[in-house]
Amino acid sequence: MSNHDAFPAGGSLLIYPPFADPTWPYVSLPTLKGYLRGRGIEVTVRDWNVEAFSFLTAASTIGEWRQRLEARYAELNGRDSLTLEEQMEYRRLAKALPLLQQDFWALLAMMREEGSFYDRAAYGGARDGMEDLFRIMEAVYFPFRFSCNRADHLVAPWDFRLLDSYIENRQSPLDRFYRQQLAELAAPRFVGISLTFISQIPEVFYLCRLLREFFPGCFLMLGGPCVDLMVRHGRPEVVGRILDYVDGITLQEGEKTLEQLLPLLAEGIPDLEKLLTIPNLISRDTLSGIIHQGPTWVLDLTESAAPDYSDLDLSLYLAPSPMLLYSPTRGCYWNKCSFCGYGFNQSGAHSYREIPVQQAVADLGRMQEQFGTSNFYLSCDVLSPDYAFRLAQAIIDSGLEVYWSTDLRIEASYTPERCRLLYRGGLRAVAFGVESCAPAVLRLMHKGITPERIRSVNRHFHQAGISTAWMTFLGHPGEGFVEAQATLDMLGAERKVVDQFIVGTFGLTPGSRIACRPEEFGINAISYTAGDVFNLFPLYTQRNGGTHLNDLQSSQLDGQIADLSSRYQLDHYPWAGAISTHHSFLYLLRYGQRVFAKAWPQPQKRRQKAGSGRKIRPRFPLAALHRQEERFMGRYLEGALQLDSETGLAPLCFDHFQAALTRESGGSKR
Ligand code: B12
Ligand code: SF4
Repeated sequence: MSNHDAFPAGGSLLIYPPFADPTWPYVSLPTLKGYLRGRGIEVTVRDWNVEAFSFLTAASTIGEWRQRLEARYAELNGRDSLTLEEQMEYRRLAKALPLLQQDFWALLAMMREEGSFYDRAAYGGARDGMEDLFRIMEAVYFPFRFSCNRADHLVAPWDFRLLDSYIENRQSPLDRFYRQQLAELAAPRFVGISLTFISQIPEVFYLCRLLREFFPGCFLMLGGPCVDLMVRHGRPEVVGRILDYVDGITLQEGEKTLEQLLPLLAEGIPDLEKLLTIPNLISRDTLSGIIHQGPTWVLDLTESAAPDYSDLDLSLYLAPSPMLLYSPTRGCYWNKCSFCGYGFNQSGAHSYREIPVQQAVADLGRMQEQFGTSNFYLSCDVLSPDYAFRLAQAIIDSGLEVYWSTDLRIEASYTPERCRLLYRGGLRAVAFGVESCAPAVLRLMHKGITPERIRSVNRHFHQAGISTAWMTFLGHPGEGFVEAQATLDMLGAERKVVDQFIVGTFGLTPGSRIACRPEEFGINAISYTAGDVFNLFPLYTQRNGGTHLNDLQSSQLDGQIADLSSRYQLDHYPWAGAISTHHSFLYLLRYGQRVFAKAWPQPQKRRQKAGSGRKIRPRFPLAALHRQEERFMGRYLEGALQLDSETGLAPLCFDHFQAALTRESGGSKR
């Protein structure tokens, strides 16, 4: 279905941009639409993330890529020698060419069709095919990489220099898609884009530039958790640079911002006086260049409305049936964990709030009726146990038949009996932020839980028939080998009652307690790379080198993780086997809570030979090129991540990397 016709000239458009999970619609824009519609303000929501997948898998796109890949491969293959950068590209081209033989459109259809989706071998094949599509894109758009939650440069973080180069050289794989969409669009008065994940950064700025070109008079605005992080934690110049692309940025929640801004825009571009009064809005005075921020505002959830997904074609998502996100709470009632920078918690203004249970049940009922789905993901930081119990009871009392999944904090109140109540109220899968199973590390993290509590609460859920997932990670500052091993040992010991797990690696999150008070955690200094203007990837050093693991210890932990993993079917977002994904939920409902607790058979290989029958033998040895690239990257990163005492930054950025490539090739850049 196309909604082009439905969009009126002078209307307000909200866009969810690529690259993000295409298996279900994200909740932010439907939430805003539901709220605004309740106040008589019409906006149109478009999910260009999911629509982009149809474009990327279309025969015409693949055909165009095939031509480009073959031509470039033949060109490089005809050379006597290649620069390092060309070698890197060449290797990716050679790897991508054989992958082009697949019918990617058919793979999308397999994800949407019930028979093939629930057939593990067929599903695995379709999932691998989608990953192959990303490998092809990495060759066509070298040096950029893409997936359902990635859109980045080989090594450099996004800064404005890299963004400019990406935009000016028209390197987005979606350039043609955007231009088609914009050419068909009646001129909007307002376009708001949701920048939720880091993986959406390049396409957001790309789109903003195009929107400016197509609709110069339109008011452009960004909102969402990721842009909030960029503004709050980025370098001082960041806000001004973002405002070179857009007219406004919404920090935190956007309901009131749009409720007040959109009627003003209908009367023409509002003057500064008026803009200044709009809550959560950052804008710049066109005359003085001064940047202003409106008053802070937090939504009272009793005033919220059910998300309105009606603009979206739910059959486009890569799943055989729809599953919708709903956010019954905002904020976290605990809000103490050392590593957590979730959402807007650290701003202090974003306290824990709940939609009244009766209202939430009515919202779920309305969505079930309107969109024909019984599956929901309760998309929020956390639900309080009391809320979860009342919600489950109210669902039972209302006779609603819905199934849901969510994240819960481990709490003593989750007794066997109450877990059975949650099951009867439709809860089928839960993810716990277990993080560590070492008492000392849990204390350091301010988790407020013990290994014994984790063990018993998990069992209560599992025994009630609810699938349980443990989210753990290693490497929290202060954690040593023994503590890391305690986490893996407990995962191993509880294996029969843990249905999914992940062992991640600690990453310092901007806005977290550790980032704000590093000295409490034995951290000496936090720094950034020169290219990380948004300060999204903090680097840190620990006092006395921290608790460094030796090679033997590291390989012992790796071995333990590999052994545990081999007993499960694990995968990354957004596929079946990852925690809290739509696909995993459908498999859990269909095959039961242990479906991922054993490895699945490998999908059949469907690969064919290179090219469209016209195979050119690689002139350059691919394995040797790979080793050379790895050696270069290792050496490069070692230096590029070292702090430069003069600048206070590690030198890694796009220009620095390009210069290193040129030096490595003896100064020659073709
Ligand atoms: C639930 C959740 C998930 C769920 C569901 C996500 C999904 N379906 O895509 C699961 C568990 C699957 C998940 C996964 C991941 N998540 Co997550 N997740 C969240 C969480 C806890 C809540 C999101 C939510 O539902 N909020 C409720 C809605 C209503 O609020 P909202 O989206 O913020 O929208 C409001 C405002 O932002 C604003 N707004 C939003 N857009 C716009 C646009 C305009 C124009 C305006 C005016 C306003 C506006 O108004 C809205 C209404 O008030 C947030 C933390 C948080 N509290 O934000 C992290 C968060 C969004 N996730 C994050 C991350 C990193 C991930 C992962 C990449 C983790 C990983 N390493 O794999 C994956 C990737 C998923 C993917 N899509 O590719 C980051 C994103 C930032 C970043 N660093 O990229 C967050 C912010 C947490 C954090 N601080 O680290 N996640
Ligand atoms: S990790 Fe979870 S429980 Fe801890 S503060 Fe963050 S959202 Fe709250």
